[in-house]
Amino acid sequence: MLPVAEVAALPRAAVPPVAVPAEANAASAPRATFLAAYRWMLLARLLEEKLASLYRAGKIQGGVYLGTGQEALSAALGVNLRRGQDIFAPLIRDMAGRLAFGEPVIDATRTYLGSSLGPMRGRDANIHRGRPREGYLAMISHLGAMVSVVNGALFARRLRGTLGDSVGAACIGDGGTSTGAFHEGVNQAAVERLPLVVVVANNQYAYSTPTSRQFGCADLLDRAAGYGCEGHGVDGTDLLACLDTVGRAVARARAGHGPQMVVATLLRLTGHGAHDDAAYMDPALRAAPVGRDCLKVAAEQAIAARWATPAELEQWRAEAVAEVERAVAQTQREPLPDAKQETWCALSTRELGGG
Ligand SMILES: Cc1ncc(C[n+]2csc(CCOP(=O)(O)OP(=O)(O)O)c2C)c(N)n1
Ligand SMILES: [Mg+2]
Repeated sequence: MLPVAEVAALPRAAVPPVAVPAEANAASAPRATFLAAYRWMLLARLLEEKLASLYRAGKIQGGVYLGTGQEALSAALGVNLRRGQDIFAPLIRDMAGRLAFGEPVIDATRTYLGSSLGPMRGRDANIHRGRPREGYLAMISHLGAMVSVVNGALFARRLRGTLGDSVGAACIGDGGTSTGAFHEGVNQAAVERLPLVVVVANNQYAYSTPTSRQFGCADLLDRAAGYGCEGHGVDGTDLLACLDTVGRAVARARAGHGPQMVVATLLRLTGHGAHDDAAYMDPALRAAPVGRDCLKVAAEQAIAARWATPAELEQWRAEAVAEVERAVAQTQREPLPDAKQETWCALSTRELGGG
């Protein structure tokens, strides 16, 4: 087993060189923020393609879950949060948001490949990873459980007098919004006026269940008023729009306007996980505007605004591929966990000096 100090000092992978100031948002720095978000999206897409390929080669135990088509929304949230101050509860399609929030690539490869040097030390797989002491929560479930965890973290800070202008963000899917956990969590946030930002990715399916079989309201955004939240709808295939809308929602929560609900409309451009070929998906959705690939749309937006050249986009792709390959190669040389050497105490509490 690694000594505590060594676990805390595990090497972080390099992050793309576009620096995003902590306070950056679409209004204050549109070009820098847009390009940073684009590069996190690209890195997330390439990292997940690599993970899916390792899964098909039988190198990964458990599932691989992909955020293909959801990177714009996820990255827009990540760049609008402040690492070290805010609380972030990403879900299974939030690789881009995780990276933008500051998760090193190697945290993902170590968790997926079961390295004992990863943040979960090989105990928890795939998307069940985080660094709770840094406000980056390890997900319990995709189906609403994290909303009340974020509420609890915010409420604890309020009671301690350390809340300041921090916010907490919880991601959720369309299907997850129909669970009791989601209802209880958002209702509580509204009653307590917590600075919670709930980001709903309406990707048209909950596993194989289409939205027509999930809820009876015309638009999930209609629910915001029922809870007493401010609601913000956005085209989730459009990075510019996501940066603007998510940035506004985060700023409103930060400024004390209570919980905010963002509902993004997009399409899951993949199966539920790498094991699922999504044969049940309506092909008409893929051909419709909702089926646009946000990464391609963002590349076109960058070129149209003259914020980047095609050569720069190509260079960033090559750099991202190299970073992913480096992380995978390093992880594959690392030891798997040894059950007999484990202390089995909670990773986020005693051993790392927390709680
Ligand atoms: C209590 C429970 N039931 C079922 C599952 C399996 N499950 C995980 S995600 C998911 C669908 C979630 O759909 P949605 O909220 O729309 O999110 P998406 O997968 O589309 O991102 C299901 C059924 C689970 N994790 N927990
Ligand atoms: Mg869904």
